[in-house]
Amino acid sequence: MIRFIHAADLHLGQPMKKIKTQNKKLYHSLLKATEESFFRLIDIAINEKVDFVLLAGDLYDNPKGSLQEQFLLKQGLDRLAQANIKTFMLFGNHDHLAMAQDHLRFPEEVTVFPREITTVHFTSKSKEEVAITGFSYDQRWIREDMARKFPKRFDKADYHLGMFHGQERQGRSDKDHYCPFTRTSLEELGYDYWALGHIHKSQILQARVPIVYPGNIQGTHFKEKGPKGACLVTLSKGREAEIEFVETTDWQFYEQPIKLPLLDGVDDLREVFERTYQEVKRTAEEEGLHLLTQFCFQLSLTDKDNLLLLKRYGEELMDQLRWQIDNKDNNFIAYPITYSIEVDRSEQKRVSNLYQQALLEKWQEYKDPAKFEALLQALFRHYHWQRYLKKEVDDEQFQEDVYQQALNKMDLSTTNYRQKQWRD
Ligand SMILES: [Mn+2]
Repeated sequence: MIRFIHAADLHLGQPMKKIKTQNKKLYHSLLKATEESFFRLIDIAINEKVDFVLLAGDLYDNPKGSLQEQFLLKQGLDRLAQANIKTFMLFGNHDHLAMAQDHLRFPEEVTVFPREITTVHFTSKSKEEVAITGFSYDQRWIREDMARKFPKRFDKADYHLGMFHGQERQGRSDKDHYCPFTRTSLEELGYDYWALGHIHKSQILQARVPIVYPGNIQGTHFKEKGPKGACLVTLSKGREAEIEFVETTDWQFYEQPIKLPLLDGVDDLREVFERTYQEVKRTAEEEGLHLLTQFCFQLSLTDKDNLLLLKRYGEELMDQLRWQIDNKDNNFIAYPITYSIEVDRSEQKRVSNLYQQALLEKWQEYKDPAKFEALLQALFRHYHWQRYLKKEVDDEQFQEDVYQQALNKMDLSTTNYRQKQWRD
């Protein structure tokens, strides 16, 4: 049996640029949050007495890592080495220059994968043979299919692990530049575990073998909400992998949903803000967390009065709440950062269906050749069109093409609409 910590995307040195705060104390706390999360990760590895730690890229937020960030990383790795824990790590797209730079010397227990795909072998504390294969980025973008270059599972090893910083192939040349891979190409190599990095959301890809993104260790905006941390993994021969998510940060981005009652003016709205803050504060106290909060007001389409009040006073009420906390409470356990307004989705959908239906009806209407012609009259008055198009307009195939293209355009608009919803 082997046990290890798999983390990625430490992004040491990352600023929280998108966080609105005038408060210096909060600002400095946020600067320290990533560092604290990293050291908690080290504590967990030591307390859990793991065999080794895997760090799958983007260790620094900067392309090469400032000396200060290098010191931070080294300090963590030194502590692991003192506890007799090996570290295997690589650099990703964010810190690709770290490969090319002078770097502080790491302890012997640390293996940094070079730019070439490399396999290291060692014997675990349980006297089992472990092989780990990986590589580092030496440039920001890598379009090559690196998975294809990985060696097949090393038969003599009890466990063979792959480390990979990258993203599943999207099938779009403008997106596929983070070592695009497919799940099948990883599965086919026959490894026992894939330690991935790059995607900041913690997830296990559906496959015959665990292909795991632990996510980043500290969120920096509201698209990175909720707990952040690493995976504590146990592999035993002939048994399914045990993967436990361990939280490493207590600064979390948090969304508090609010259903508004019918409000009777700005006083009522102010009370809602205050009440919501108190509610989040209770949650934060119970969980022992710092919640960087977004108030998410859920309205229905008919709720125009509340919407108007929010649009008019929301920003100022938020400022007022922050001012109060900065000056009186001076604690940041439920700090309100921003608010959002969400209109009921089922109603949105109803509107959209109606819209689509109307479009389709129009489309059907113009299938009538007389209407089609009438619509094109204005075009025919132009001599260019007469010259190039008149013959074709009478052609049935041409008409069908126009219909089809119109329909495609309509489909396109619905697709965009759906994508927008998902992004939310
Ligand atoms: Mn990253």
